[in-house]
Amino acid sequence: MGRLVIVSNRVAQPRGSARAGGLEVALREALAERGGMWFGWSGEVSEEPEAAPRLVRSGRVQYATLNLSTEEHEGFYTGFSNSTLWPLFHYRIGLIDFHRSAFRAYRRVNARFAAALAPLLQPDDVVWVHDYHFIPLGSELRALGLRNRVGFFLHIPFPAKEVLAALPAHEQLVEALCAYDLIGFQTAGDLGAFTRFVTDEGGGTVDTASGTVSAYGRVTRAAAYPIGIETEAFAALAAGEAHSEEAERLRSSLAGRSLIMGVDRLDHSKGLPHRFEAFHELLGSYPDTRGQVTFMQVAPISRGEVAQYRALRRQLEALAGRINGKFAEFDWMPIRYLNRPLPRQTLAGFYRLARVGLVTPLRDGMNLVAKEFVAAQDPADPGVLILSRFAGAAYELSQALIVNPFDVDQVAAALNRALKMPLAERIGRWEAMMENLRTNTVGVWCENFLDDLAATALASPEEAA
Ligand code: ADQ
Repeated sequence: MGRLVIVSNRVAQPRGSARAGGLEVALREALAERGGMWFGWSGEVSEEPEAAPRLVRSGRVQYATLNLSTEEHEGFYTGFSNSTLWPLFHYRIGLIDFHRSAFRAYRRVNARFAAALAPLLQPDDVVWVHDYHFIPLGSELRALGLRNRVGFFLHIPFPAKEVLAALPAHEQLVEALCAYDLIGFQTAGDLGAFTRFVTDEGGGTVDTASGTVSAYGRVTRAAAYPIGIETEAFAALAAGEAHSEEAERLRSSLAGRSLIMGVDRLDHSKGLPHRFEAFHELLGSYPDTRGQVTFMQVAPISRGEVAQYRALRRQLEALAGRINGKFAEFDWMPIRYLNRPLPRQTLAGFYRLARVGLVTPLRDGMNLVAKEFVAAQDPADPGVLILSRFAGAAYELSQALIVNPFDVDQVAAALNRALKMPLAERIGRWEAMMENLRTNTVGVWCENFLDDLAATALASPEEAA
């Protein structure tokens, strides 16, 4: 078996960090097992682009990182990746900002990263590229004559063809995807959107049973690999944190009130304004909940350099202020809104304490917070998950209270129901979800993808050329 080479925008720290999530841990384990390399952006910006990657070795794993130049950071990262692809793939056509110059920067960075990676590869290395920043990287590697197995996993949704078509460069992206040997999506819905594009717009053919896709002069495979979490480890973490100093402080501050918890990056895909409105509606339409519940939303600022994110932040500050101003009592504040990140283990303890996990993105590839919330619950007294039908996680966690996040009244009714749900029903729903999470862990996800990638045929020399 050859080495594993992971390519992702951000590269994990060689020694890991206390904040490392399940995905990072799983990929690091896969790398440690087979030996290999993690390649990507260093997270740093320098005046000039660097020619060769910085190499750091730790055990059997090499970390190879490149800086972005100021211009690349603006065009590739802030521009095309986060201001065009991210909103578009999350069905927010009204938020996209498309500039040909940013698309050119995106392609240039992908070509430069491929050129820097190619000399580091051995012939039997298996390359696994992650996410929307690097869609064209595989085709750039092929253009350099590389014949290695190269797979791609998209962590965010793949949009319906009518939405994707709004992007001037959309066909180039789909064609670039077809250069991979295996294309992985989060859900059957994303896979279906991709194959429909290929057949209806790209003139290709798809064999649904085997996942074989023939298009743009290449034969490839596409399938759904729903990502999981380290279920048992997270459950143990939450159980251990249930009486931590922070959890006790939170418990005593609640003074017997039920806790509703939301945890997200501050992002317009997460449906935060609608969520605040739904909580407002709960207090307005179900007066017996007033004074009895506290809604805590943790939303650390992300991508502060993008204008749309700054506007969202102002909107949420105004909403939280308005709702608190309207309903607060001298001894009760309805919303606690935190823009600071909290350590993973603190969150785990808080999830266990919460009566309701409120996960209502307008679109989400998967949403691991939903899975972590379920894993963190006390089996004898579990909380209730309210989950958007537009999160990939809804495909598996059908025993959550599934809601349409745009329907504020429906979410308020679900909140009211969750707060009053009898113990037996809570246990029944939780056990069904937990069974799924125990089976489909992040380790299983990683193995399934890599096994399928290993089973694909190697590119022939003609194809590679
Ligand atoms: P994200 O959009 O970043 O990820 P998500 O899946 O919810 O979102 O979270 C990823 C990790 O970040 C989780 O382990 C979670 O605990 C942590 N996290 C999220 N918000 C946090 C907060 N406020 N404080 C601390 N930690 C927080 C992208 C896609 C998702 C997909 C993942 C994995 O957008 O749809 O589930 O990749 O494929």
